[in-house]
Amino acid sequence: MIVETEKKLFLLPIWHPDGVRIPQENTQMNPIVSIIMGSTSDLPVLEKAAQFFDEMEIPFEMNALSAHRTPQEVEQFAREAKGRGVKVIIAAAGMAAALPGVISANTTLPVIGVPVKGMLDGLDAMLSIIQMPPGIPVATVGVNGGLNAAILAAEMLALSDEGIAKKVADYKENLKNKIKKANEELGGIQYKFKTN
Ligand code: RP5
Repeated sequence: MIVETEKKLFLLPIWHPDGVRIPQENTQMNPIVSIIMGSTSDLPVLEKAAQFFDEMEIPFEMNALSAHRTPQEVEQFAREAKGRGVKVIIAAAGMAAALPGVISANTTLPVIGVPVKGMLDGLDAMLSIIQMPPGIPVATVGVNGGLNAAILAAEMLALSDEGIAKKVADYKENLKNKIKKANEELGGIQYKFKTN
């Protein structure tokens, strides 16, 4: 459902995987990451990003805005984001995905673009987001790469926040452990000509 308030336009309700509804506005925290999606149909791609920020305890907001359907609101959002304390913007869109580029054109904050797979296996969105003209950069992750966008955002924030830097380092260390374990499991698989 789309809601309008004085403070925030187009605020989306967020549902945690365990079914608990997170309050729409948490007045205790100011978001330092803003996740914008072109449509609620993009939400599944951003869920991993939201879960990652929860895990890292990084305050974030999620809103739906569209470069084509609500162009004025996109411009207003991008112009005001820095003044509200937002440090990184993640913008996800599918098809002719103008959203990340239009946001980048209206802010000096770093913008991470997430191409969403819709038509043409997401190639349309990927090329729309990645092929920005000189001067208007968008750091583009892979198709449906919501999690990578969140990790990249956390790495940007970690440059000036030791607490986040420690959490991101721990997260990456755990990835190593996952592959070490996978390698041990592979060691247990036998083939006649397998030598290890
Ligand atoms: C894009 O068009 C959105 O980002 C979405 O990926 C796609 C389809 O939007 P809906 O028709 O599902 O609202 O602008």
